[in-house]
Amino acid sequence: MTQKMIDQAKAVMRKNDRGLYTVPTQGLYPFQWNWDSALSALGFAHFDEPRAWTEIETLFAHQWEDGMLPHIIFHQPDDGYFPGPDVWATGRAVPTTGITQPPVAGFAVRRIFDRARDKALAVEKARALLPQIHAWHQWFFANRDPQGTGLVAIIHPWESGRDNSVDWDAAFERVPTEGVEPFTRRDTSHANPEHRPTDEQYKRYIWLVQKFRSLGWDNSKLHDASPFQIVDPGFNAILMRSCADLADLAESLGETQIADQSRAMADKGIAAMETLWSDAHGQYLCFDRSIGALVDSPSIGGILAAFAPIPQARARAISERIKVLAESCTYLVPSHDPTAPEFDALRYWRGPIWLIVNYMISDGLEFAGQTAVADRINRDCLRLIEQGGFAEYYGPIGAEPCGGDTFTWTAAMVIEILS
Ligand code: 9WN
Repeated sequence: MTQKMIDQAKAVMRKNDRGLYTVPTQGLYPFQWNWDSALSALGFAHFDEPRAWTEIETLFAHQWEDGMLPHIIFHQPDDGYFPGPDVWATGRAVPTTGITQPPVAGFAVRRIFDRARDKALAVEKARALLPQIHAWHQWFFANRDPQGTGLVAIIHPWESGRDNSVDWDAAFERVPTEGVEPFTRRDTSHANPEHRPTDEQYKRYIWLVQKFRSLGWDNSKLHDASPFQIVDPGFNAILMRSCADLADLAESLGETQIADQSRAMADKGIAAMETLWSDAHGQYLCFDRSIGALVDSPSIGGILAAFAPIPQARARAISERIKVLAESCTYLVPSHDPTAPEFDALRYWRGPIWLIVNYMISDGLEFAGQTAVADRINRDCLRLIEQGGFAEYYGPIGAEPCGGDTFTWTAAMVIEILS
């Protein structure tokens, strides 16, 4: 059974392999996505190490001069996706979007390096990637934390990777829709519209893109100009984990300056994450920087925070919180609390389970010694695959496979769990 599932997962990854990068799935997402690639590289590393390194190298070949790593790289034209390069108009030779995504590459590179069978190759590749990843991390603090709080803001929901989370609902009320150029969505012809974001949300996504485009994609201006500035605990946890992992990696490669700077960013950020903790919810919450208030929304963002080296007591509390969530669903971990009124079992990031998020939560809890909950999460991932194949996401009550099928990072996570 195990070997069969691994073989099926490899076949999914090979199907979506475009040589130098992978697409998340054919049709729905025909380009290279940032955090998809970093997490998918973990899967490749188990059966083709050079290919794993290539995936991350290709990503960083398109890093902006200021350090930003874009969220999509449009390697080949494809009309099947909206918004395409003409809407973003970032003016790059190989077009990219002008926003970023969760910075999980630092973590992925360290893990691939630590497990590498070809050590010489790993040293060569990691040495080259180290300054690039570090520049991206520094870019975050320079451009997304202008007050030096230690935590960074996202300025578009697509940056979080949790596009239509309940977390953004209140802040989205402040994003207008006037002046949005007419457009035709493509996602709803590939996937069930009932399982995707709404048209209203799409208008606001596009309003923000037009706003940033009008500012010439100048990152020194975008944060302050954006009506949407959210400090997401999940996103920040990924950044802190990657900074901490990069510090360890840099140390082992003798790069002491990168090691010291990375450690300082991680330590400051983890201390600052305390400001996002909610005793009432038993988890972290988002902070809406535009209005200076925590967002009262019990989403998975505040649970994903367990991926960072947070204090033991917080990891324990998150573990307890997950046990409470387990009472209202069949599979862990739902992207929103099933007892909350906004919970929507099959609509994208408002309820469904995503294997990549499960993997990161489980990894953090394992490290914190919360092994029973970590194991339960991993078992649930495999049960979901058995029920629904390698889907984009799954219903937490009925295990319905949703979104795109034969999905690359879902397959990669299965290889990670089973290998
Ligand atoms: C927008 C590719 C991406 C993931 C995101 C997921 C979804 C895109 C979309 O697909 O977002 O970036 O068009 O819906 O929300 O996490 O990286 O798999």
